[in-house]
Amino acid sequence: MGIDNKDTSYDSLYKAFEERIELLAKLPKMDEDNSIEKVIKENGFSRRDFMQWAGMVTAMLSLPSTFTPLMAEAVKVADRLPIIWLHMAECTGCSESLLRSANPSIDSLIFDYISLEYHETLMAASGWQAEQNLENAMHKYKGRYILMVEGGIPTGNEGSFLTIGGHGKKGKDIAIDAANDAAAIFAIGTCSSFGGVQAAAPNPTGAVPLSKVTNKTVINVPGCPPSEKNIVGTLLHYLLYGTLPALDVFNRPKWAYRLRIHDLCERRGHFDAGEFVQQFGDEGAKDGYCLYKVGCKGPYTFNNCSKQKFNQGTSWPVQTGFGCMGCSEPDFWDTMGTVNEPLKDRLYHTAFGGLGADATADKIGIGILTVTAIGIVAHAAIAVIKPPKEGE
Ligand code: FSX
Ligand code: SF4
Ligand code: F3S
Repeated sequence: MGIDNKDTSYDSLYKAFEERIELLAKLPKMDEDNSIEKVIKENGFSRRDFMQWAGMVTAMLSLPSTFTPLMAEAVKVADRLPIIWLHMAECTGCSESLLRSANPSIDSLIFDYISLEYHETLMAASGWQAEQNLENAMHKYKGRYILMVEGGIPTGNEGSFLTIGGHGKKGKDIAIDAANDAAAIFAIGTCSSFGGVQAAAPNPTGAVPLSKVTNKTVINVPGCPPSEKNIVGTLLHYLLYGTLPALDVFNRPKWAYRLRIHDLCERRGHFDAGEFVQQFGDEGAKDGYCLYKVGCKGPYTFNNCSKQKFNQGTSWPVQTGFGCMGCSEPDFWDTMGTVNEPLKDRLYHTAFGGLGADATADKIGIGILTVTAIGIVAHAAIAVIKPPKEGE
């Protein structure tokens, strides 16, 4: 598909999106008195801010800018899709990433606006009432709701490491039941996508990814936590297309996880020039040099943090001066090594698809990425022989 806006394939996509929005608009609103315009206004954002945001999401989903008004329309009907959000074994950082209640972004407001039928952190109900609410929502919206699950699923001791509610139902069973009747399933965060911190060796609770307890397709939205943009983008993508997005080998949406952190990193020029921070606080750190030698795992990590950033686009780990830990990769706690040390020549399995300077190594497939380490040696040599900077 080309990027020409006159491309007929975009014309038909536009039409398909319009039809889907029309269809959703016919479903009942969550709250007749509420509207996205009202939510935006009450939280101090202008229509212009909202349209700018819609333009950003449109670009993030690799759609032409002519789709921006349609994206804004799609948000208006987002409250027609019932959502059930389950908490398993995790830290609630994924919810916090999205809600950011102290300083909500437009992404978090969208989440406020949607039809969140069940979310343990947010709802007022507790105990028996909460359990009842979940059952009611699953029954009422059977086959129609979107299931979002945060957290790994403990399966050890027959799943008894996680029990929820007055009846002590196992988290594993709740997740399986909820997945059975869902229209689409999103694993939010690395814990739900890949097991996460509780699945790190020796994994005492036998925590597994959501995809291991259901036969249905699970779209993984990893990151510990994932950015609010990737969560909202996944929802809006589903809303517009009504189908699953193109996924990589780890079932991550390609629109968000296609490239490595390293491919779009603002410090990449320093990597290529062999300019590295040797230890935190040194002159290189002050000059914004590459963090590879103090442990950045950006060359092995597929995510869009360097482009979309966090906290309303304010910053992201590498911008703050600390390397990427690889938090959106499977088993990063066990496989990415010491946080402040490079992987060097350790062999590392990675998904294919990287398009950076060392793309060829990635294209081997689920292959072995050693070229970065080799590259580092080459760059280090360049660093030794390059002429000293003026004044050195
Ligand atoms: Fe925490 Fe979510 Fe990490 Fe896990 O995020 S931020 S431990 S991905 O499940 O709450
Ligand atoms: Fe950026 Fe890390 Fe790559 Fe250096 S190694 S360019 S800091 S992603
Ligand atoms: Fe995680 Fe690395 Fe992004 S640590 S938040 S994938 S920069």
